[in-house]
Amino acid sequence: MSEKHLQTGDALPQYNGKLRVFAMRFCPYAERTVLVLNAKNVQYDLVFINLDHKPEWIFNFSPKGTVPALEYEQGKAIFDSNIINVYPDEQYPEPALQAADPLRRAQDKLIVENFTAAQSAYYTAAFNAPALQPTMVENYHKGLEYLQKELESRGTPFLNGDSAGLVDFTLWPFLERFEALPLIGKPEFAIDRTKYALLATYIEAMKNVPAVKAYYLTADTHAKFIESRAKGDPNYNMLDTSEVCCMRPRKKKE
Ligand SMILES: N[C@@H](CCC(=O)N[C@@H](CS)C(=O)NCC(=O)O)C(=O)O
Repeated sequence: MSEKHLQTGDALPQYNGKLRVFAMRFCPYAERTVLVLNAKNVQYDLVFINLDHKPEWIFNFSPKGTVPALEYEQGKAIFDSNIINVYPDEQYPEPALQAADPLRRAQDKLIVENFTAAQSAYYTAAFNAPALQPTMVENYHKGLEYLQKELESRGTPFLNGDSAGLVDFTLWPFLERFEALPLIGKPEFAIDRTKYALLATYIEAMKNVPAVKAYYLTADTHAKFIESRAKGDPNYNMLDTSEVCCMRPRKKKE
């Protein structure tokens, strides 16, 4: 694992035969992939990238230079979290992170799709506050209300059921970051514990899922990173080594 974010001119670390994830420690999309691999209990390496001064070799793995990318064989990679994350779930059968029922899998994808407006509102509030419109705040709360209704109608602790699955790991990185918004002077984005009681219970349950716990960062930490990025100087390497990562996988890649 690269504890620091590698940048232009830095060498690509040696490949050691495991799956390898190219990530940025504060990227919600990369977090999705890390959570899925943690939940699948497969071994992987993490290479963190400075997205403002990208190492030249990232483009060999991800044509647009975005993270996450997953190197599944030396020099061969797939990219985009939604595409990447289905692969380990299908490659390593246990535990299954997607519903067996095709209709439920489609409904799970709809939840992710219907949540994107709330995610966009988060990005604007965090990184482009002058462009924030009241409709975005409305969309954010509509997204939260929608999630709460889904949890209510499903009647299970997680959207996936009794344990967290792909749908939960896809949404979670944003919920984790939403809690930072009131800390950076955006009280209108607070998740009111009375109005969103069921959602708040879900959020606490997610924080205790081992795959999440191993990579979780507090709202305070996210707020510090957001503030540094919003000022135009993202502090990629702000974490202590002990906080950087990660779940130690318990079994070898088959
Ligand atoms: N749709 C992509 C989005 C990935 C993405 O936007 N990642 C950001 C970091 S959070 C990135 O790599 N930005 C660098 C850039 O766009 O050059 C996914 O789901 O993986």
